[in-house]
Amino acid sequence: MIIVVDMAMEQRVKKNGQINQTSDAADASGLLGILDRVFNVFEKLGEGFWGKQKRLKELRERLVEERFHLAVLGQFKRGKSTLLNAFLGEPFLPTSVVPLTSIPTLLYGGSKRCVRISFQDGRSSEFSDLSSEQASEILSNYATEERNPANKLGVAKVEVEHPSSSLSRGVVMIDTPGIGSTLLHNTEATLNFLPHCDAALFVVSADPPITEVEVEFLKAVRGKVIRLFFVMNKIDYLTEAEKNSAVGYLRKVVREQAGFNGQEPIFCVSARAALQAKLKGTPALWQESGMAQLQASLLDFLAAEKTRTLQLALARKALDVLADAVMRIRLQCHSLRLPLDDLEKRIQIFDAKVREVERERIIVGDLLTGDRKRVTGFLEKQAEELRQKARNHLQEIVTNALEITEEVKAIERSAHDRLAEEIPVFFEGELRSFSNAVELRIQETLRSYQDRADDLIEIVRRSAAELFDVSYHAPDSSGAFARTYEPYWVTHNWDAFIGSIPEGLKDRFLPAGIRQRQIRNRLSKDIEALVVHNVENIRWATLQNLDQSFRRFASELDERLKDTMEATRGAIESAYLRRQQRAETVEPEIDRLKALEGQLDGAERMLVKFVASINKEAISQ
Ligand SMILES: Nc1nc2c(ncn2[C@@H]2O[C@H](COP(=O)(O)OP(=O)(O)OP(=O)(O)O)[C@@H](O)[C@H]2O)c(=O)[nH]1
Ligand SMILES: [Mg+2]
Repeated sequence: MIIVVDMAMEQRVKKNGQINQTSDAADASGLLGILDRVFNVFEKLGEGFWGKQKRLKELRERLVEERFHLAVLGQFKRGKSTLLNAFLGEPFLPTSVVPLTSIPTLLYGGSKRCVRISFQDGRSSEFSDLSSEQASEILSNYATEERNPANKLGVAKVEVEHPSSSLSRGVVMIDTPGIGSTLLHNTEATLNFLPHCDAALFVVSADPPITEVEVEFLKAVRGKVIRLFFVMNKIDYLTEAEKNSAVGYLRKVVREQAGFNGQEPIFCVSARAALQAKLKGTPALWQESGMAQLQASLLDFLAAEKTRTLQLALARKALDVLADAVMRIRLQCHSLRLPLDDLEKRIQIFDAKVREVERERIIVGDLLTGDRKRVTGFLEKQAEELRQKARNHLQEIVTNALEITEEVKAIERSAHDRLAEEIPVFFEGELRSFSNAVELRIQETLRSYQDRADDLIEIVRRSAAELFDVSYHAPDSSGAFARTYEPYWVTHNWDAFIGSIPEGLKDRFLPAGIRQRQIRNRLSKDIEALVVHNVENIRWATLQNLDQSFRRFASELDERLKDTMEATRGAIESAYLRRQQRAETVEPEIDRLKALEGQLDGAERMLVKFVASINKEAISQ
């Protein structure tokens, strides 16, 4: 089953409306301040700048929305939930001596304690303004193995808002179910979640030493999470000497068996002591628990790396919006000064150019539709190849399983078991290469359109600049259409259900050859159904991505063209109308526009400085 769980996040952003308080990392570096300043100038400029204001608002929202996912991963019972509770400062997430957390739980910063449960069938329940105990109780009911065994309630995701300052840097901390217990669905839930993690704390415990299961898990995590922090928990069990040898052993294993370079810092903590420190308000104990050091490293990391790339991209986009706005003001001022008949003539020439661009836009739209069909065809071909690959692979598994034992019921059962084990592993691996291949094709296709789209916008701007003697300022940033492909946030419960094994009484009296054939036939039918169903899951999600990418591209192109028209044709038109209808207001209007242009110039200088400082910071690191 595939569930799109990103909606809840979108709603959160919408619900919060403007920038909320959790964005202080971005705030500190000043970008939000500059955007605010520009936003206010646009407000004063009035109706003609509403489009710009909207674009700026989107940039601001993205700055906040692009939250950083920091997951806590590890084998069951290593103390992941306890560690998060230490950060939160209260026993908020349920913990236990038996495998417990069963649903990934996302912790956001907020002013109150709220819990939102999203179900696999699309329903959701929200509980707001809770006490710590009430929130804990709700989490126990929905996100633990004890009260929601094998996720009988069909929970897809749990989101929590908490007022802890640890969550105040736009960071979303995530408690994940422990891997490697006998509860396979918990391992699967966490593996499904890995693609959504930006960085992770990998929690092992001092005792027992790192296990084979953890090493295998580490290998899986390595390729998916850009930054890993190793945390050795429960050091309260150890003496200093034991701790040192445990760290040495862990370092050796992660280097020799999991492919790390062995230089990664390992943070030794006692989550239990840290939680006590927070509850009692004893900073010395917090320091002693090792958490102070871990927290400081996390903060450094978040401050340095998290927002930098995003801020750079957004600052560049904001510079484009500014350049457009300044151009609009200049066009408007110039049009206000031109003799009327001259202005009318120039408007006619410009309109002819605009019509040409509009015709071209329609052609680009048609070509895009054609290419979208071609990429869809590629996707279908990939899906057919995957079906074939899956059939062959699963048939091979069955053949091998049938060779192991001769006993009629046992062989069929063991083949079923092998299939059930193999299906999540196989499809999880294939999902990535399938979706990467399609993503690559989409990107290649859209890249050529990006240039055409830039050209169209450039034609309109340049014509306006030339016709109305305004200095032309080409946009600084390329890639205005970047970020067209945003993979669906999907969780997969791979279908590994196989029809029940027939009683076998009849089979027992059949000759061995026929008996084998019958078993094979039954298994082949099962395999076909499983292949069709699971490939369909992948195909459907990828098709949604594809459709969305093309749709987003087309609508961004329209939007950018509309913006450009507004900045050019709109500016000239509004000047023309004023000249005709309110000639006496022309001079004061020019003064007003010039003053606001000066403010935008100031903001532009700040943005350029901001971009330079980020670039410098990146080079010096
Ligand atoms: N001694 C000691 N015990 C700890 C520490 N941290 C956690 N524990 C205990 O370890 C047990 C498991 O803790 P949890 O936080 O539930 O572990 P988990 O990794 O979230 O477990 P799952 O959700 O099942 O994966 C609990 O009994 C905790 O009290 C620690 O630093 N020291
Ligand atoms: Mg837990």
